[in-house]
Amino acid sequence: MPACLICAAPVGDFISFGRMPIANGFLMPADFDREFFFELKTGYCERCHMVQLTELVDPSKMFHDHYAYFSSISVRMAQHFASFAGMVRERYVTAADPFVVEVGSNDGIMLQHFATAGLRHLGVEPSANVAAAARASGVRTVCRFFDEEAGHEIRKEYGAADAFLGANVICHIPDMHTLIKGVRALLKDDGVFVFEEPYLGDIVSKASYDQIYDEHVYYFSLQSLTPLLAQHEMEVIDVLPQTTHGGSMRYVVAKRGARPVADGVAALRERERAMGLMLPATYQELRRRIEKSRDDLVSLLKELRAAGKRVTGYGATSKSTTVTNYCGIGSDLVEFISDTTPGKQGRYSPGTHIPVVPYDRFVERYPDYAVLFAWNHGDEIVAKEQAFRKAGGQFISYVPNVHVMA
Ligand code: DWN
Ligand code: SAH
Repeated sequence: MPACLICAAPVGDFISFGRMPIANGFLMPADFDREFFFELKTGYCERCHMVQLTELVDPSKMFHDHYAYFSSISVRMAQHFASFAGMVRERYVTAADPFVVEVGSNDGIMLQHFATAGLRHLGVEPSANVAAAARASGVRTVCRFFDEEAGHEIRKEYGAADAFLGANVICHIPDMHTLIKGVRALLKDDGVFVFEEPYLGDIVSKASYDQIYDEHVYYFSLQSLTPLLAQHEMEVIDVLPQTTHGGSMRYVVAKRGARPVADGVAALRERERAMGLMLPATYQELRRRIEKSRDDLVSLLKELRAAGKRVTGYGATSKSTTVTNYCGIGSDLVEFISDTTPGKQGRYSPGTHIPVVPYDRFVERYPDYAVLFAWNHGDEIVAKEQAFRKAGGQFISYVPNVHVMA
């Protein structure tokens, strides 16, 4: 059995999704026969409660100079990060001449708000193409992976940080111990580490298994983060649930004893206990719900196909790579996936090789059904696709179960 990445106890898998390609590895036909695959499988550590991948992909295969995901592609996410930055400035960045660091800063979607306010800031972003986009919009960015060494080096060059931020990135970093050591080394004594990630409680309650893919090494809960942070003399001082990415949790962390702990922390601990997040049986049940979701989706798509309906995909998300490969959905069931990201268009989906086409193709000739692979942006998408619905088109979602959206 593989060893837990956090506490080294043996961890068994509760599910395997089988052979899986790189989630964001949209590719050209010339590369089909040298596509990389690994086994996507997930385990729950009964000792430290961390849900995690039990086979890892080398980060350099995922984060490089042609990373496919540009954060600013969603208008709602841009608004969300404006508000995240505002909250950090208001509550935690109150000292004179503050310094803010963000890891996984991508195209600068959040840090630009610190940059335009004239505050000292630094993005740490290993994917060179998105880092270049951030620099082009005035966000100071270094192109590297953050680790312990980076924490020491940044402190030496820029001084200690008031706030260390991350969104949808901390769960991407396999060595959490060196990460936290780096954060500790870089933060002022009363500095804060604020990060938000897809929340395990939402994944379990919605059976949103598509959050599981190579980049997401961990599926955090308060219960699993608490002992990990304690080993490094840090603690969670506040928890703020978010609706983004299908349900996320924002954790505010400080050095132990440096700041008061909000009441919400104990309340969330209780809720997690009540939800059974610390019970192995919860994950066995989750596996059964995931298998049912797969079977229901495949049956529905086959039925529609047999009835002569046209079905396309909406949003070539990383998450869709797990769904299409696990369910065995190819272009026989989903004609194409439309996406607004220029770098994904004209390529093919990882593993199942469904054509990824510009958004215009969807509008030119509406399908009968569109599988909402970007279900986490459902509000934004449904609001702007009134014409599709008026033309008789319907969205299919598989969260929290497979259904045609009303
Ligand atoms: O954690 C991660 C999150 C933040 O972003 C990364 N590991 C990778 C990535 O995950 P994802 O690809 O599942 O993220 P999204 O935000 O669900 O991707 C949405 C996709 O849908 C993008 O390719 C853009 C596209 N899209 C579209 O075509 N029309 C999105 C919207 C809102 C639209 O209206
Ligand atoms: N924060 C953005 C981007 C999330 S995608 C948002 O929420 O939209 C994850 C990002 O983390 C990618 O841009 C990737 O290049 C970056 N990343 C991955 N490993 C990292 C590491 N060790 N240090 C810093 N950034 C990392």
